[in-house]
Amino acid sequence: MTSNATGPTTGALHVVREHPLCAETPATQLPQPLTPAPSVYVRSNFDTPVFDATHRITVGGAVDAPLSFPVSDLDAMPQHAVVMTLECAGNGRLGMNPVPPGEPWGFGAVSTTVWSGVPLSMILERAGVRDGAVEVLASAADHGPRGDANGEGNPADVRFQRSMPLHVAMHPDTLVATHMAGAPLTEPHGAPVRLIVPGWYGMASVKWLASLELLTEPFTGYFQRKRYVYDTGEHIEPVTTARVKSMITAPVHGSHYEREVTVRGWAWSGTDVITRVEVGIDTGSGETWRDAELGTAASRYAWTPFLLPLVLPPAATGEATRAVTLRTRATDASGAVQPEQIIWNRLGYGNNAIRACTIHVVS
Ligand SMILES: Nc1nc2c(c(=O)[nH]1)N[C@H]1C(S)=C(S)[C@@H](COP(=O)(O)O)O[C@H]1N2
Ligand SMILES: [Mo]
Repeated sequence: MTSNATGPTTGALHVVREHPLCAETPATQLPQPLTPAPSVYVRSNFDTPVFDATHRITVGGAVDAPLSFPVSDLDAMPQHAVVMTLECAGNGRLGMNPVPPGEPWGFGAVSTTVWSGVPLSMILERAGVRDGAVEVLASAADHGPRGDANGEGNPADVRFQRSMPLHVAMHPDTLVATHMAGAPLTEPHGAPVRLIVPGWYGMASVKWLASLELLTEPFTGYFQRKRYVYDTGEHIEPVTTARVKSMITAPVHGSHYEREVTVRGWAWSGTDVITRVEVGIDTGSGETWRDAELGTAASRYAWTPFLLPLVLPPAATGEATRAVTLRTRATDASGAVQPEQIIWNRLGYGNNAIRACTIHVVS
C-alpha cells in the first residue's frame, strides 16, 4: 500500500503541489479518528482569493426575495455541527493504470473533522425557494485560466462553481460552514465561509463561497461538465456521492511484524452506513476472507473503525520472513461493495477498488 504521493512531507501536510496548494494528510496522521486540524488535506484549483472584511454572500435566481448579507450575520443564526469524512474524488488516482491526468494524489486526500456553521436550508428558506427550482449553484471567489474551457488552445477565465440538486441543498446537514474543528476556517480551507455537503466527494464543498443561485435548469459549467465528471469515453456524468471505500492504517505496507498483528483501519461511504468490512488474508497459499469487528463511527458521515486481530503463521523453514498480503472490502447498508477492479475513467475519479497491503512476518 503506497500511502502517499511523491513529494515532501513538510510538517503537518504531505505537499503534492505548492501553488495552488494541494496536500495530503500524512500517512502517520491517518490512524486518528479526527484528523488533527493542521493535517486536514487541502485541494485548491486556483490561488487563494483575497477577501475584505465586508465580504457579503448573495442569494439569487429562482427565489422570492434575493438576499445579500455580510458573513458576520451567520454568527447570529442557529449553529449546527457535522463530523464528516471529506474525500477528494481524485484520492487514489495514482493507483490507476494508466495514471489519468490530474493532481497525482496517493491515498491521503481524505480527512475527518468537525465542520460547523448554519444549515444551508435556513438561508434558502429565508430567500424563499420558488417552484421550478431544481438545483443550487454555489459560486466561489477563486478563479483562473483554464486551457480547455472553450475548446483547444482557447483559455478562458473560469470561476470555481458547482451545483447540487435542491434536495441535497435542503438537507439539514448541508452547511454554510464558518468553522473547522471548532476554530474559524483557515485560508486554505475556505475562510471565511464555505459549503459542506455530507456524503459527497469534496468538490461539492465549495470553499470561499461568494454567491448562491437557485437554478431552474441543471448547471453545465466547467467544473460540472469538464471536471469532476466520470468520463468513460462514451458517457459523461458529474461526480456526486463518495463511493464505499476502506483503508488499512495498520499494519504498514512493506514493514516487518511479529506473528500477532491487528489489522485496523477505516471504512466510509457517502451513500449509507458501513455494515461490513471483510479482511482478505493471503499467507502464501491463497486468500481467505474474515469479517472484521466494526467500531462506532463519530457520526453518520464519519468513517467507521474496524479491527481484526490475527495470529499469522511463522516463516517457512529456511526462510527469514513470510510475506502476507492483507486486503479489505467494505459494504454499506445500500448493499454497495468495494470492487475488485478499479473502475477506470479518463480523469481518474472515484477509485474505491480493494487495495492490498503486504507485510513481512519475522520468526
Ligand atoms: N472555491 C473552491 N472550492 C473548492 C475547491 C476549489 O478549488 N475552489 N476544491 C474542491 C475540492 S476538489 C475539494 S476535494 C475540497 C477540498 O477541501 P479542503 O481543501 O478543505 O480539504 O474543496 C472543494 N472546494
Ligand atoms: Mo477534490
